[in-house]
Amino acid sequence: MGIVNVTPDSFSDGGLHFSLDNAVRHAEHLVAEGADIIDVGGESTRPGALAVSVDEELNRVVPVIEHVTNNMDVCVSVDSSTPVVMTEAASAGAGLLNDVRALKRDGAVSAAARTGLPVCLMHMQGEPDTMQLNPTYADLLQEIDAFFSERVAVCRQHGIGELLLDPGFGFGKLPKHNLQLVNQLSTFRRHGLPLLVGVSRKSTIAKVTDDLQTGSVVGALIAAQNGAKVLRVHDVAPTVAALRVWKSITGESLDREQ
Ligand code: 7PJ
Repeated sequence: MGIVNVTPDSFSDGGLHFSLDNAVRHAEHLVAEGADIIDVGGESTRPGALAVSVDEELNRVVPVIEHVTNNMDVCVSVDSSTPVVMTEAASAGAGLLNDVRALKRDGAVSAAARTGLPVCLMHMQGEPDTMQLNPTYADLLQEIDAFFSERVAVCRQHGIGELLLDPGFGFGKLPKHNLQLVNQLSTFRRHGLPLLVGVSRKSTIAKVTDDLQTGSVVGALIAAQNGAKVLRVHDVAPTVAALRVWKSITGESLDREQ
């Protein structure tokens, strides 16, 4: 899963159009590098990021989703927690809903269910503006596992058929928590659902090494070895290279897996 962030360029008079062009070109680049999914996001959820309005989020992501689904042979996911954005993204051709708030916003579960699309449920402690202030866990794995069970049950009750689970690397967690989650990712396999992990260029990787790209690729590879089926990454080409070498060593093929 290659990441496309759609944020307007303040230096351009064209504003939105300029960022549409950039986003589409970036998506093409990621597909050429080997991405199977393009994750389009219009709301920054990095620690301390400011909220965007619903209209702004729609204006950012919908044209990109439309363009990519109409012109490229790739699944588009929308990185959003906003019900109307999920609905409009589905109409524009998205094939996956990726919600860092695991459909906890009002109306999100029913909006997602109405689209009939698969949903990635991510764990986050708190909200993006405050989540890194004092993340605290009595039992990290148990708490995330219980969260998954609860959210999966709610989704099932609403008839959502296909789910993915993501422990939420970097979302309300200290570096030691993030590292433990990758190391013990296989715990979450018991839900019988595909796991998604995103370590790419996050501050925990930056704490360990100055080489963010290599660090992110190694983190993604270890997540894959511990059971991740989808890797959310900025650097698709080196991640694909790492997976190819791993799969060639184990005698498997990277193509048409799952
Ligand atoms: C994630 C995400 C992640 C899922 C972001 C960033 C922050 N969605 N959206 N998992 N991270 N499912 O890329 O630094 O880890 S935005």
